[in-house]
Amino acid sequence: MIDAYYWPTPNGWKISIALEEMELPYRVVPVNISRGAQFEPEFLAISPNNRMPAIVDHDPPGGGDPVSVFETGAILIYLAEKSGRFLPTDLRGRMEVLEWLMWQMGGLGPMLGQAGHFRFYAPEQIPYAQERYNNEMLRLYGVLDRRLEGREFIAGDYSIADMACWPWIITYKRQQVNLDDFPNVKRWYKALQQRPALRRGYEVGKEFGKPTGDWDEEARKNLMAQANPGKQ
Ligand SMILES: N[C@@H](CCC(=O)N[C@@H](CS)C(=O)NCC(=O)O)C(=O)O
Repeated sequence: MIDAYYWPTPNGWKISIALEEMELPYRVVPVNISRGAQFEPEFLAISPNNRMPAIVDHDPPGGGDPVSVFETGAILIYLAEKSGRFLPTDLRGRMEVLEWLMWQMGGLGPMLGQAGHFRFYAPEQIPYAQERYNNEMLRLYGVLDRRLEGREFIAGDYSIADMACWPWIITYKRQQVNLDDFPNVKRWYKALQQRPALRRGYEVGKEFGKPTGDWDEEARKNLMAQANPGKQ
């Protein structure tokens, strides 16, 4: 059994989608990031970066002590290797998937995160930051769009690279991105949306609430704590 330390956000959905797609048994341990659960010592022991998601696999391949993993890129690789699915084993196919997974981890996720932060959550309007991250977001949409030209999936067959990117594209409306400007992304996004396992993964924890939506005062305090340690 895998414990999934989770809250329904783009990074959380990557893992709930992967667990559903791979048909691995798991149970959800809610980490309410708008109430500061990511700073609890028990969670920090698993995820020292005070970010969710993280997993603990009580039945790791080869047996032995439970394995805990934080960072969604590492979690996706772990789950793909455990299940033997969605990550090719041949050198070239594997590297292609890992390239795009790393592109998501270092580019698409962080830049869209910052674009949203400066537009919707920052206590002051900073046009330079808003423009910089908005431009970077649109540039990355363009990169993905060119990659998907003539391709059904990001790298070979459906893989953990698609599972990493899709939950970030969900935010397009809120981020005011016109998907018609990125027709290949739009086709890929809508096609994946039809996958029953992906839909199940996206539904996990719907009842918990929406920390990526409007923040109340306490959520603001908890989610800004890392950025403004002096203001906690
Ligand atoms: N690079 C990390 C990012 C995880 C991340 O940023 N998670 C957010 C939710 S989407 C979080 O836990 N935020 C809590 C906070 O900012 O204190 C990963 O891929 O696992």
